[in-house]
Amino acid sequence: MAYHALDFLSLDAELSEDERLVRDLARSFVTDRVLPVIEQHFRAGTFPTELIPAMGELGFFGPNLEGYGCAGLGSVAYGLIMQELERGDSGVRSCASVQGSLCMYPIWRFGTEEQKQRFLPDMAAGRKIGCFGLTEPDHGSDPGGMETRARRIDGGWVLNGTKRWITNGTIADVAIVWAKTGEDARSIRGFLVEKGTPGFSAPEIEKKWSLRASVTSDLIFDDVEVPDENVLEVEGLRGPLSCLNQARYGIAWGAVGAMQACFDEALQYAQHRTQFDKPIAGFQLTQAKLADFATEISKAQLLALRVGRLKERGEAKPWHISMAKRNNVYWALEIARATRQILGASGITHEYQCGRHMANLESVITYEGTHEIHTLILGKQLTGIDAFK
Ligand code: TGC
Ligand code: FAD
Repeated sequence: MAYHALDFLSLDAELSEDERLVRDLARSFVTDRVLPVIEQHFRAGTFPTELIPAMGELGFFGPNLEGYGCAGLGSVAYGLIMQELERGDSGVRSCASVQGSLCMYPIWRFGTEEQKQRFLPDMAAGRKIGCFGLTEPDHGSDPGGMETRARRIDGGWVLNGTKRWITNGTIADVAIVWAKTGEDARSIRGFLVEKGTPGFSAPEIEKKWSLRASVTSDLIFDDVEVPDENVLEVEGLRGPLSCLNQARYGIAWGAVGAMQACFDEALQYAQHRTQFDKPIAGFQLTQAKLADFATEISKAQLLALRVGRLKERGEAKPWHISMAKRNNVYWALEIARATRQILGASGITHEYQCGRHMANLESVITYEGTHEIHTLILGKQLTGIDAFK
């Protein structure tokens, strides 16, 4: 059945013609290229790598960056692309988030001119894939405690340590790796580790039941030599956290796409499924769920759009982004679960999307800062008191 995106508050009118064109391009790509193959990939536990060249050609990698083969779009247009990709699958949006916001962005922002020329045009076109290694087996929410170390040698650095849960890891041509050059978090630096560097391996993590259409890996560094020309010009946690601001913002929009996919499925199912001689959409309890969905989707759209416009003016703060990521992913997960409820037993099969979105969103609510971490970022901003420790 044709997809119908909910626009209860006529927010389309708040978008420019160019933004609508970009959104519609991404929407068609998802309908024509992602949806026909995604269920099969999800079941097989494989990422649809065959989509990467098309995503590059359409400008979905680093679309909000200027120059070096990037489209130079605004933050809202970027968000709308993430929204549509996640309507397809969180794994497809993840690939684009990691490539654009977590890998191309730090090279664009903290890289030398030579690094930008060497990596960005190929990454924008999808000829090179990147991954972002911050999390470690013993340090997730607390990246400042990382144990991966970089030791100085003549002309470069030697990396030792392990990163875990790294999206795109096994398929990446370049890994942006964050490591301490001393004991303190202020000594953290970013290193560009290229595939094939001796001592570097990236085995895939198997047996996931969430984000199955996405590659998730360990990154292992055993005396890996990285030359000075592959080091980013930034020090401290500020480096990786400023990349996370970009990606978390995109996830706030992506969650709207997952909600839209579930709402559309729930509404169509409820209108066609008959029990007690009438469509289940005609029961008050079903209507209450749909009314909640429409309200939460509209609020999530408003939040994403407002933060996007603030970002375009250079006024979005990390806590604005935390509010949008935290709220929108939370409600996307609630809506996916309630859609499954509306679909009854049918909701547990792969014939419908809600189960896949529900499983995926369990990762999305954990990565890029867990729901609890974003709660504490908001709490700190509101009270001035740091409750992390
Ligand atoms: P704290 O002492 O607060 O700050 C240390 C330094 O960082 C600066 N800073 C930021 N800079 C830019 N943007 C932000 N959002 C920033 N937040 C903090 C801060 O100003 C300070 O700078 P300086 O110059 O004074 O040293 O740091 P903390 O150690 O107390 O930790 C704060 C906390 C807990 C909020 C942070 O570490 C955090 O966000 N933890 C969550 C970790 C996380 O999100 N990991 C994500 C890994 S990547 C991923 O999940 C990819 S998923 C795949 C996909 O996207 O699809
Ligand atoms: P922990 O930090 O151990 O947290 C466990 C629980 O404790 C959580 O509920 C958390 O909210 C809670 N908690 C922790 N600290 C506090 C506190 N102070 N107060 C209250 N509660 C607290 N990382 C990367 O670097 N790059 C990637 O590309 C990447 N991709 C990912 C892909 C997938 C599919 C997944 C699942 C994760 C990915 N991650 C990636 C890792 C992700 O960022 C971490 O899982 C996340 O930051 C949480 O860390 P953790 O899993 O170690 O949980």
